[in-house]
Amino acid sequence: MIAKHIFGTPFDSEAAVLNVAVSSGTPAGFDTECGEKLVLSRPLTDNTVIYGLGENVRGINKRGYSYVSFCTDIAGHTETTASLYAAHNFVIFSDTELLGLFVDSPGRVTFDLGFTSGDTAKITVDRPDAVIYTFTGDSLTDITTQFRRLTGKSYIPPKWAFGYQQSRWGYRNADDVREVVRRCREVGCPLDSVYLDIDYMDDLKDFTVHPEAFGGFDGLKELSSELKEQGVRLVPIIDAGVKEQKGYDIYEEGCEKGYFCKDEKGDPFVVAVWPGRSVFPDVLNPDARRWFGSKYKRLLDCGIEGFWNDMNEPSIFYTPAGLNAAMDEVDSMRGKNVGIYDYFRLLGVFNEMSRRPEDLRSFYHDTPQGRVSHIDVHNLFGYNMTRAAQEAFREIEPDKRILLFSRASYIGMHRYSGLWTGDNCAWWSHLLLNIKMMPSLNMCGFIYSGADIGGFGSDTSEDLVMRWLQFGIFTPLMRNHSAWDTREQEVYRFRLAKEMSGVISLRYRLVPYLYSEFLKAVQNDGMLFRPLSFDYPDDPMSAQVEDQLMWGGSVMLAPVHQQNAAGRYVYLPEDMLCVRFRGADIVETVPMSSGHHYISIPLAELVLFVRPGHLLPLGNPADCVEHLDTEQLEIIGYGSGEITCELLDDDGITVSGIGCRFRYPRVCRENGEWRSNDDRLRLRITDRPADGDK
Ligand code: MIG
Repeated sequence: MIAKHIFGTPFDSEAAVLNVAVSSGTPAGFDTECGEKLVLSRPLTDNTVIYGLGENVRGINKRGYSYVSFCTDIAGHTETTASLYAAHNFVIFSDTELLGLFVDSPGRVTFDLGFTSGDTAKITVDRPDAVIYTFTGDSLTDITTQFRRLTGKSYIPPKWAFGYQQSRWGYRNADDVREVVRRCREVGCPLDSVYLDIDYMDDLKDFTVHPEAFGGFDGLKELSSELKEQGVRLVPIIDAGVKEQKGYDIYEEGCEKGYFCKDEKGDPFVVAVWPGRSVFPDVLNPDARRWFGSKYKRLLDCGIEGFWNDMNEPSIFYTPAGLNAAMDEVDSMRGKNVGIYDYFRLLGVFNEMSRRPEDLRSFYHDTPQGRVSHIDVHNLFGYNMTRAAQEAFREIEPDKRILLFSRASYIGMHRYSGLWTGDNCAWWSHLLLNIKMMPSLNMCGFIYSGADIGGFGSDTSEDLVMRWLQFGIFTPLMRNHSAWDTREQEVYRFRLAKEMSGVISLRYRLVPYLYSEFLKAVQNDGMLFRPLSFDYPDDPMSAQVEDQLMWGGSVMLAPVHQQNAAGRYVYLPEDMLCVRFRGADIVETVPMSSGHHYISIPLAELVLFVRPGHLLPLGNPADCVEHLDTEQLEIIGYGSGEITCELLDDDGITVSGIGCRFRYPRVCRENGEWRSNDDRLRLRITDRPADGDK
């Protein structure tokens, strides 16, 4: 059951797609105070577990910290970081009863989940304007499914986007890109795309191509078709900030039409980001949105089929006003004896220049709901920049799927694109964070998602890349990405290049299953990654497990996320089949009984677990998704009698064809032998004693 309550006069975020009748009174399950702010509070018992909040730090159980939904450019975040790049205001309180909550309000919202006081959850909306949805139901899955029905079907990328993707802020010209492809192929590393970071642009201007480094649009077109013959696509970045420069057509057109965010006087609001002095397209204005989106066509026309939208929190390095204020502060101290407190103040002056609320308050959007100050709709910027692109794609090439994902997001954006989780670091704790974040993102509808594998900031290590790949093969977006000033981390940089390529080859073997389970998660408003407690609600131990995940219908994952660990403890909520891989090859399948186990997992190996009565189909390795043979499958299974599964597939590229191909592999034990309904299947089924025989 969904209940909807409206407070004040909220800005319509267009997060919800279902019409829910508005209830009177206040939301059941919360004490409500509505003054200058809207505050919802709720007692927590010792047993309350809190799920949700999508992209945030800390655990799957979000209890015990205070999270602030306010999209922030925050490289190198740690467990004290309250706001990451996204605002995903959905939580579930799980106790003897279940209660879901979606706070639809595009400004700042604080979720104090037993932080200030251990027995109270207190949710504060900065302005007293919000639509509050509450959900009741009889299982965690039931609640998330209702929430997802409310907010609409998730985005589905082209199938090639399930291949391995290589990126680095540092490929400076066409030859750098060619070298990535050549060296990957040399070491046997499958590859589906190479990313273009800001250096492909001319002078960091959106929708331009550097004339020398990439030979302008013509050069890009040639490079793109040359690489496509090798099964590799180019994915360029688009930044939120548009360079302020006379003669730059995008800037001039946007000024003329009034399509940039405006300051108090109605002039384009100027900020400093990568291109220098820049302005923001007013993506909350539908005309401006259409206009900005239409510019992607310049790159589509070069054969580009995928994009990533960056800096769209929107990130601001500084504004002229902020810089002046900082300079004045410095001047006021010049020549004086700078005491210790002044010294710290001086440090802060520059550090805080990029996060001045005054800046966010001083620019405006012209929306169909009137002129609004940015700070009140801050969390909608990335969402609508990305929507601009996808709406344009749907107009320009209605039946073609284009890869698109964004850094900043709000609930609702999941209908238009995926996301990546921003600037993490080459830290083991960030591998663990990646693991914990996936199910929370899935709850919020972001199924096509992933983190920068190997870590974006700081120097990575060989074992971290290896272990991160071993988890990354399960995330729909599987991209290795790093910053310009860090150790290079393409697999061919390492002594273990062959072994890493083997892990990536296993990813390709998993694509038939991954793609199918991904499509099902989207179609059923379900989750590809689930906490164990979603599948084993009656098992209290499952709710304690934070570093194992259910993956699709058949598999449980238990990734290694500690340096120098040659194995790990694994909890099995039921009997399962442990499948051990070295590279793309299965080295053993061992049935294991439910309970706690220590499992040895050397660096070059990985394990996953198949649930009883389920099948895991594996394809053959390929160098890119297009070359995958999805006909001949090896079928891993664990059970007795008969086991079947449903496999969805399609042409991988059209919208109308999504999920059109069905297959139903079935295995059956007859006269002491496993047989299948299809002779293209190679069987590797392990007997499970029927319950009575144990
Ligand atoms: O301030 O374009 O998160 O992936 O490589 C850095 C350069 C801007 C941030 C993105 C990162 C990208 C980088 N960008």
